[in-house]
Amino acid sequence: MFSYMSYMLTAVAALLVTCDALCKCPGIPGLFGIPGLPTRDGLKGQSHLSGLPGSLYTEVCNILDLKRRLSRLEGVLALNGKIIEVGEKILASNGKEVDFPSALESCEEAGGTLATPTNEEENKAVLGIVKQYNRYAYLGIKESETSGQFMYMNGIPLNYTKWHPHEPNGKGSEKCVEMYTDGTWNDRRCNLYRLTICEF
Ligand code: MAN
Ligand code: CA
Repeated sequence: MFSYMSYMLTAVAALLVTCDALCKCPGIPGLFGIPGLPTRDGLKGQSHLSGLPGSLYTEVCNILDLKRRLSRLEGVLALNGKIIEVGEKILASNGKEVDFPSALESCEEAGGTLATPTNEEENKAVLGIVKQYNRYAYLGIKESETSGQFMYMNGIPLNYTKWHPHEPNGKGSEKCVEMYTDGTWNDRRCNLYRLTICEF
């Protein structure tokens, strides 16, 4: 089973690499449909792609096309300031200020979770949105049963923190975390109205 899986993965990976260079897909620049470039039919018999099942060929073109269309959409959304991309994460706000459970719920309903900075770069990206709205935001961090210990929503202990000097100081009475407009963190009660920033 394992060797079959790895064979298939290798085959598909090889196909994708080959296809990136040679596959001529309709509507993709540098691929099918560009005047002067060979068509897929023109490649038949001369490239090592010949003999590939047409359906597989079509599927690879479909995947390349989807990737291109998704990155165009991301480009438009980023250009219009609707999203910020940081590493593999996408950050976005609906501009609403609600309590912690409501903020978390609206992020999860949208298929994401509350913004959870795990390094300096991500913290700066979240700060960008906090500054844009000039509002404190709840982060996707909660205090554990052991007061003073904070964790991610999945219960894993924090591997990056940006506490404001003398924070956290709630000693179990402030179970949520807000980001200030300078990017530092404060433990705070969960029932305040704070900006919703989600990550996807
Ligand atoms: C001050 C600080 C914070 C604390 C809030 C609660 O700003 O002591 O640590 O969370 O008060 O109102
Ligand atoms: Ca505090």
